[in-house]
Amino acid sequence: MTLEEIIKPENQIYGKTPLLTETPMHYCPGCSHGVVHKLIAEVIEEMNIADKTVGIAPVGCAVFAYNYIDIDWQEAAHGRAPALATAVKRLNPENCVFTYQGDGDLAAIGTAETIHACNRGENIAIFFINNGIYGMTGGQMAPTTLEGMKTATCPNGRDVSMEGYPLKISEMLALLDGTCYVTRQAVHTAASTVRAKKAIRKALENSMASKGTSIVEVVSTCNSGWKMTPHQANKWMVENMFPAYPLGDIKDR
Ligand SMILES: Cc1ncc(C[n+]2csc(CCOP(=O)(O)OP(=O)(O)O)c2C)c(N)n1
Ligand code: SF4
Repeated sequence: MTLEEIIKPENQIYGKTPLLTETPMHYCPGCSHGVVHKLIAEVIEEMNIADKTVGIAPVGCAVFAYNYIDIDWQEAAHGRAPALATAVKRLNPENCVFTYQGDGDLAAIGTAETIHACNRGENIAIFFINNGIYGMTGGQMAPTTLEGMKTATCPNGRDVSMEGYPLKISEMLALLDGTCYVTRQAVHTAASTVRAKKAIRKALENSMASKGTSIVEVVSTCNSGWKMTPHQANKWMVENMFPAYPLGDIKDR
């Protein structure tokens, strides 16, 4: 059998969803952002809601999210994605609306926006990429930086007596009556990626059904900011991030 005979559409067991554009992603090799983008695109495609889904792109490494998934997007100022998503969903209640935010965007600069949107129970999905660091701007300490973790602005490790404790924002948001679904996932193995995809789907379905605010936190790597290879970063995440940010559903009502 020739190579040409083998490489035929009917023999393919995996293909790129057409909703992912041909634009080459700018993310560092090994970064979780690209994997989560792929999952979101696949879910929108499978739900057949591309023409009624609006994404809100963040400030941070994912600032160019709108270049990679072929749906309507709005770009928000730093931390303001939940406020913009509120407006988009209220004006177009039939739409599926989601924000895509890093921990610097969501849990630092946008803390108040996040809490109030969740407390109001806005019918949006929030995808929260928690890599414990400000990736784009050089790897500074974020609220989610672990105790003792070294970053550009705490080279000796986070000292909780000075900077406080890592912020478990998903647990906090689960306490609010407006949230209907809060879950913490990861995309470092095939099995975890399948679970993360299911969570993304549930969050988008909740937005369509106007059930309240859904949060899907994805505990992620930033191998460049952490100064590790992709393999080392995944291992470090399992050993250090997961004990502080345990995976699984926190709230589902
Ligand atoms: C109001 C405002 N403050 C600060 C910045 C600078 N800034 C741009 S991206 C970024 C870090 C974003 O980090 P995070 O949200 O964790 O995303 P990551 O890059 O890790 O994916 C910062 C501080 C900005 N653009 N606007
Ligand atoms: S700096 Fe970190 S978060 Fe940004 S693209 Fe690179 S690995 Fe991803």
